[in-house]
Amino acid sequence: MKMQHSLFALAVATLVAGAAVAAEPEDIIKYRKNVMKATAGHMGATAAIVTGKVDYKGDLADHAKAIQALTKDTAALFPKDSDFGDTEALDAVWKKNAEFKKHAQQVKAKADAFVKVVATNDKAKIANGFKELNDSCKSCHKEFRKEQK
Ligand code: ASC
Repeated sequence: MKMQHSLFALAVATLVAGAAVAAEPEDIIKYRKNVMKATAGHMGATAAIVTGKVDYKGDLADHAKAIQALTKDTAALFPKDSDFGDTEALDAVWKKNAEFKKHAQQVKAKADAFVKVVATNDKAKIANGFKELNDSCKSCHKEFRKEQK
């Protein structure tokens, strides 16, 4: 508890001071994995709603907006020096960086489109929008991630 408090105080102090601390690559990798896992969680929850396995339609817009927020700048999660260690990112992320960025942009575009389509309440359109979003995640993973899950 005490430890948590002091870490929190440090974080606040750092934010207030506006100190620009260069992040460790390991911390960046951990951070982007958490962002990806969070995205996967919302994708999984969305899939369960869209396929009718659960009846939480009221949550759909929240999941869509969360995915939109989490995918707004995927390329920024892959700075140059974060290409080693405990990561499933392939070298292609950096070697074919322009192509990688294009994929990341496409995921963002599909996530933006999905938020809009959810608002229409049109079941078929929602299912199609979700498929397009999922396919864009998949195509980027296929080319740029080691393990395909
Ligand atoms: C997800 C998730 C991924 C992608 C991928 C697409 O929901 O966690 O990694 O979509 O499975 O096929």
